[in-house]
Amino acid sequence: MASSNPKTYLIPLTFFLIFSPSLVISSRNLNLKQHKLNNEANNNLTYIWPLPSDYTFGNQTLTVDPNLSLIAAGNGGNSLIVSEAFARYKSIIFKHTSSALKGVEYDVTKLNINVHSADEVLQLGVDESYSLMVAGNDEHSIVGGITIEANSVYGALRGLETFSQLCSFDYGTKSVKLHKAPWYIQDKPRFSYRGLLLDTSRHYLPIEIIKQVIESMSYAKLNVLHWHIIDEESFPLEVPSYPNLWKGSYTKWERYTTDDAYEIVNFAKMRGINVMAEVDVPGHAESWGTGYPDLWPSLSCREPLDVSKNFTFDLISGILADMRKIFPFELFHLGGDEVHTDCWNSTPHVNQWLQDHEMTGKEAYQYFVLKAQEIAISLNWTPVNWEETFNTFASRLNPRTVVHNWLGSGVCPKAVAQGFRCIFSNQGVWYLDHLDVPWDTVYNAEPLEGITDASEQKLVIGGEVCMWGETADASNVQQTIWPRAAAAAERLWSSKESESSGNLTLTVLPRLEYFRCLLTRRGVQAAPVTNFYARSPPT
Ligand code: CP6
Repeated sequence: MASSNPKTYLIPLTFFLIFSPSLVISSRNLNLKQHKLNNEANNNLTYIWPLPSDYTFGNQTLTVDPNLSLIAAGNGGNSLIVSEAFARYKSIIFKHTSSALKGVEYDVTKLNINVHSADEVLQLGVDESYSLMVAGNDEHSIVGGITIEANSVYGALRGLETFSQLCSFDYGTKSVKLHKAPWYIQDKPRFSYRGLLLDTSRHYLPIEIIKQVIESMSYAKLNVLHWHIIDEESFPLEVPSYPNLWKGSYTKWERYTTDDAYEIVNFAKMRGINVMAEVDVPGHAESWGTGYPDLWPSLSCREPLDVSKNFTFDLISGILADMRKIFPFELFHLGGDEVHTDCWNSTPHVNQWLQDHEMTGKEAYQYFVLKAQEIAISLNWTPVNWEETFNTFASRLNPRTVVHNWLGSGVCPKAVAQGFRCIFSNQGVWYLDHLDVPWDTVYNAEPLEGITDASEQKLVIGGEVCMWGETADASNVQQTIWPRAAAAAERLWSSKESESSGNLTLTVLPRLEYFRCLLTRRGVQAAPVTNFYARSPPT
């Protein structure tokens, strides 16, 4: 253990005082290696999820003051994003200890947060790195308290989450302890896109539930909410320029006003989470016609949307222009999956249009997707499309398109070989509505599978777990998402090497069990990690 060697404290602390990575990095890495060996030998697990890229720890226990104060510094130090997050985490950490105990001397009374940049723009690739240093309380430790250092406010949020995971309530002394100090953590995400899809068309999800999902995503350091707002079953979103569209909602209570949507985007931003909205065209769009029946080719052919009418594209332009004001994220999802063009051919006026334009159904599908892409691009969005678009007409897709995998695992290697960016969501492993997929299958999924070239690997921007709504509503959505989404979250945040070798039951399962307990303590209805009846434990 670190405590047997006083030098192990001094190296991270030197770093902490000098802040010069190049000066000390090599000795620190040697030190880290020794620590890891020691930790393994002692089977001394670190209960942080997802696992940070680099960390060392000792064996001291500190007591944390419930009146912990924030000492913010740097250009971004006085950001509301940081101070509000600090307040949130304080209420999580000190849930059971709201006031100071008499006669207790606290080791930790201050949390220093140093944010270098005041830039609060939240986009793909925003700097989420941070370092977190917790000084020890013995004679070898220079009084340093706890410091989170980050380039951006979003890195500071990730650091706060990790800090909160180091703290635990001790029922014996009724105080909050921080074990295994001193800590030195340096952390950054492996992928910039770490998503979760929520589907509010198959079942309406109240705003409060969406906020709870967003809040819980921040605990696992997920950073994109893919909001599959609309589908064939219902159209719950208000679109000011086409006010009949949300007549396609289930009831007038199961709707999102534009203010609701703003509120969700802002709530997510305060937690470092982008919202990527989806308007899935031309399939999966039957509900649009409730308000505007002209969008249906005919009463017996209600999707795909009528490709032959200008009105269809005027309406898409209107929806996207209205949504552009709400969704600042540079990515916008245009769907394009599961388009069955047969009924275009069997609807007389659409069939006539196809003949006049010398198009097959497949060509009209391409025409539709590309027109939708042009509208999104003209609004300064980068289009994301489900993989069928790439599989059907890759060479015609706008080269900026991000290809979203779901059918098996084969498309990302092909897409990146052609220079497209890709998001991994293989339905066999990352579709959460597949209840029979166990946590370790989710964990072992690899977004870079089949891609060896480093420049091609960089084009995989990340991955996303999908919570399709056919089987989930407010009553069970959180326990369907968690804990398995956390397994994907660690795959997307932590380096592939960190835990992939060895026995998952020994190295990963206890940490995931701990994270699941953390979720339940924080009020998230996460399901148990393992189902002992269904199968034998993983090896
Ligand atoms: N809805 C939309 C869905 C699915 C897709 N798109 C889906 C397909 C197969 C499974 C689960 C979900 N429900 N719009 C596919 C991207 Cl198994």
